[in-house]
Amino acid sequence: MLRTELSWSHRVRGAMVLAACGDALGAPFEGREPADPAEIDDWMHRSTQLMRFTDDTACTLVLADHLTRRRGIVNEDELADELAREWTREPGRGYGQGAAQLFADIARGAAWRQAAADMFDGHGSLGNGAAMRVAPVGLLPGLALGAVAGRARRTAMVSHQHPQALDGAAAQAVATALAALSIQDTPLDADRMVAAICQHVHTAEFRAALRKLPALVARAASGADVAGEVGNGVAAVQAVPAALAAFLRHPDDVPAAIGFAIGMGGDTDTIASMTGALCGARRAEKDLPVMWGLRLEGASRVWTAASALARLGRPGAGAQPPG
Ligand code: AR6
Ligand code: MG
Repeated sequence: MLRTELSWSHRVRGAMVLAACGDALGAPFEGREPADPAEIDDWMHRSTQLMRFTDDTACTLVLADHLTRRRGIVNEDELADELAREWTREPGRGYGQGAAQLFADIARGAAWRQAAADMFDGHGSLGNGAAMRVAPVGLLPGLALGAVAGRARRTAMVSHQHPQALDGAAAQAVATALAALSIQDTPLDADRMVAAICQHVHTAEFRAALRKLPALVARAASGADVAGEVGNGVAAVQAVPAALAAFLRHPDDVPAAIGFAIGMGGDTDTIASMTGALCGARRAEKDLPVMWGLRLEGASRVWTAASALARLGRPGAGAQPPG
């Protein structure tokens, strides 16, 4: 029991901290053409500069604290207020335009359900903003995958009501849970993992994007290849499969997976953050490069939030760790 407890909390902390590192490492390359690999390598492995996190980590911390305080239960009204308050506190973290407007409206008293439904001419946002913050849901103890997906959708609804964005949150949360349950150094079966995630997405577009991944992994596709096949943009239907591809290409090599994610170009901070969550859930905190831990802005805040979330899984704390 003790071994399980230790490895579970190490995985929770690994996922949270590496998600923040992926965000901060990817941020300088966001929106640019795929950068020179040497430039990415220098920034990842030789720089001593501060790694500043963006809205991905800010929102992930909000969700982690929400779940910790409420022992894993989602309260949409409170979550919407907490996200809006975080945006009000630090609006300059690089939020998407729609998200920034939504949180401003909620902060002024608008009802989240209607405000989120009205976005983008009533289609709702299809951005990756709900998926980018969802890792803590995949790190809740003792949930079946269907419950992980359902809870992820509830956290997404407060800001991202487009069916593809809801699928993105469900897929990324289920992928995080599967990574946390996977056995390290035992080859990860990409086909099985993708098939399991597909069971929890509802749109044909999302399923089609996910189904491209096993073949890409089997032929050791390059970042450019993956970006060409599934895209690398802010849409959840692109960024979530791209992040999963980076993880599946290098499931036991954290720097390689995050470097792969950044090398795809496009929405590099969010793709690398989601890849980081998956890598950390599988490899745990021991695989965090020491320098990243030292360079990460707000590192102690991330560790503290992650440790509190991990304690939900402590035997006797009301829930059992899975696996
Ligand atoms: N129709 C057309 N374009 C859309 C739609 C839609 N239904 N939904 C979203 N977009 P947003 P996010 C486009 O603003 O998902 C930050 O850099 C539109 O251009 O809801 O929280 C984060 O770090 C919109 O501005 O924000 C993430 O990397 C954009 O998608 C990323 O932005 C993002 O949707 C996602 O943030
Ligand atoms: Mg960002």
